Amino acid sequence: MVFSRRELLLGAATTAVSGLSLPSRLAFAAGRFANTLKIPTLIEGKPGEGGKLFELGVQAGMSKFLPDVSTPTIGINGAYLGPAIKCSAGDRVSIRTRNNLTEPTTLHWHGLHIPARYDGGPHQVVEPGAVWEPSFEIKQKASLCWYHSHLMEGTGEQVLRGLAGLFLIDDDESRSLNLPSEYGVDDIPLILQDRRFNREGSFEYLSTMGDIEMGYEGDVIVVNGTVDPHVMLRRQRTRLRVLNGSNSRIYMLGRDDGADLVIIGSDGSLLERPVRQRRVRLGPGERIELLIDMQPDQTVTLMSYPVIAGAMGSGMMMRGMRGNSETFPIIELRAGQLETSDLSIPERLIAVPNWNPAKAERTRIITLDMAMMGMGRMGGPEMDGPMGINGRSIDINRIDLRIPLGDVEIWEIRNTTPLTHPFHIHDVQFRVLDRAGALPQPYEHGLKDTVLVDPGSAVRIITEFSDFADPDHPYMYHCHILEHEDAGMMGQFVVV
Ligand SMILES: [Cu+2]
Repeated sequence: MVFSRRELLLGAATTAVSGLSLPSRLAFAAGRFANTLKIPTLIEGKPGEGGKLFELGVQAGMSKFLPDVSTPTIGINGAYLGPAIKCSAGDRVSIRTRNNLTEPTTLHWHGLHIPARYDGGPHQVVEPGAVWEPSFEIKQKASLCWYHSHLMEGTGEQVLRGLAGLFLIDDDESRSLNLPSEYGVDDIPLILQDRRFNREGSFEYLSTMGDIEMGYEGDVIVVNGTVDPHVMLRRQRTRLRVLNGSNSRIYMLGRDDGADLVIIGSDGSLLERPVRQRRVRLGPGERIELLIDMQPDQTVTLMSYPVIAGAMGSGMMMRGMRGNSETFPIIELRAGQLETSDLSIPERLIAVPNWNPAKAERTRIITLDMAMMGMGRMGGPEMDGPMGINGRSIDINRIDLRIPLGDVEIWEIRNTTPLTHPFHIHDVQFRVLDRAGALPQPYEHGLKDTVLVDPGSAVRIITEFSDFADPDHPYMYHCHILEHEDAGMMGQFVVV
């Protein structure tokens, strides 16, 4: 049985909790790790008139995930996902983006601090056959950012089919640290995704009532487009740059041997100092950078573990509460003979920009709302759609916030729903001040653009809206569960 998005949205408002789909069972977590991890092609641009020119073509294709069947997909310069764009702070870049699909699309540069008219959100639609060429300077810290479709009401489906890629930013500060940085050798990206498949091989999407309410979760884990992957590590030390590129799944990463993860980076920067922790929670849109040291012939499996839920209820609610309740392997890291690496870790990595809360111009209250699960919106007026922010679903013709250029602001993001939401703000990188009044996790102390907000809880972030004022072109802020974003949990701001 397949529901249309409209049927799902209509049904959603009246569906009781008991009608939701059960947590997905991971059908293909086979754990044999039979396939070699694919590494996205790295592109560094060609010298052009005003800087580096990158050429991207969005195209349709067929991909092989499962034995015996093929899957219709879309990608950038390939059938599924896109190349990793590499540049340095201070670079001027132009990205010539041609849409070779028969449907409109957009490419949003997630995490980039650039003018709103080049942001690639729902206002920068690239029609079939058209070319869009945003051009901007890289004005931010070394980090793993990414790009993906941001089509109005079509983001979830286009990202699911493959419209996403990595955007790697380097700077002098990060280069001076001697971190592993040979792409594909000791600096390896991992794009974590999950998918469900129909029998004939196509992706299954929006086929249960829960797909929109809870967010879409697949039963097959796919890393860089590879099912059941392993990667051969060649050096003693490897840097893993992990993007949660899933539509809605929250991972709780850990090593199967119980050793600590060494975390050196968050969404928009390296951390001030390395953090050692057994588990790291990573929501959709979030990134972390890890260091993994291996012994010759060692094997380590990067796993996802159950997210420990709060006091509330059943296993089904646990998935909704704070992430999934499953244990499953993501990728096997294999070592043979190993070349030597510099195994020291600087105690101090970088200085992370920060803002003084006492100097903030204002605190804005941002409330995430769902009028569903038979509960209605809690503690507020009736909403104009199934999901929204501050009681309103996205209206592409309405500006929700006008922010003075140069404002330092605190945003208090409140979650009145029974689910955890990853909240993302375009244009800026922020610091997380606190979560439910307590300090955020140590690995959240870098710059971030996406943060998990738990049910019945609030997260406060602080940031500065600098450099780019434009009253006519808005930036978006939204839940990065793509089904929630498509269902209206999104707003727009202009910097003036
Ligand atoms: Cu959400």
